[in-house]
Amino acid sequence: MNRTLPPSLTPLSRAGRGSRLAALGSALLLLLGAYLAILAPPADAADALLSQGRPVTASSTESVAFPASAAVDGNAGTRWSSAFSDPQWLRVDLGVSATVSRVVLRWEAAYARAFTIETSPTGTDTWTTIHTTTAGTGGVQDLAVTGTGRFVRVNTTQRATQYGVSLWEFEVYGSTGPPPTTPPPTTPPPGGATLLSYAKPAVASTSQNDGACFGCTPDKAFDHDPASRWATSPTNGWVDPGWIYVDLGAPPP
Ligand SMILES: [Ca+2]
Repeated sequence: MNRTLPPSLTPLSRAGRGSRLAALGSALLLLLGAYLAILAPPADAADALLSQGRPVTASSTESVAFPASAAVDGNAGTRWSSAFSDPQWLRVDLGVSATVSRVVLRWEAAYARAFTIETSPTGTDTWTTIHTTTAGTGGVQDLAVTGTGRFVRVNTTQRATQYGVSLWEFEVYGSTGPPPTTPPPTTPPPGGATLLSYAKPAVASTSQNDGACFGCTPDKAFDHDPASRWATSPTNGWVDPGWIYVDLGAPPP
């Protein structure tokens, strides 16, 4: 920050004092912006695993040794296996409507060559296809998807082997909405010093608003609430430079 402050002047007229304070404020804001840009924590872009341990059903099972629940138990040594026919499906209930961003299929050797991933609000009516393939690879298939629903299923239409289809794990990742937020304090903190930036209007280069950091707008850096924060946007803000400023001259909130 190579900003030169105006030379020191004494004594100050009322007008001169005001302009000098404004200049000093500008310099401090630039420094503050740089400081906050450095301090702003990287937002956690990883979505949560929503399917583990959730209620799950399947079109069939090969035997009681391979139940549907084994596909969402988080155990890499247990698996669901279907009857030896097409088609088959396995459906997990996430409990609440979720934004689904990723599905991971951990196939046993008996995988599906053709399948779709689908979502539904109720699990019984219309299903929306969010991924489809007729060239499934087996192994671990890590799929980026975009969908919304409480129920997510894999619907297989063509087996790759003479056996059924079998999954060590079926993992659905996403977010279920904004986390609970604490209401901001309505009064400035007590004490001898005055927090000049409290609740003053703030502007930033970008801000984040998604499941990893909901409503992380610039005002969150000035609300005197350690539980809230500003973050730059993962879409177009994780680049240099990033900035934030606050207007100390605005009237009190
Ligand atoms: Ca398992």
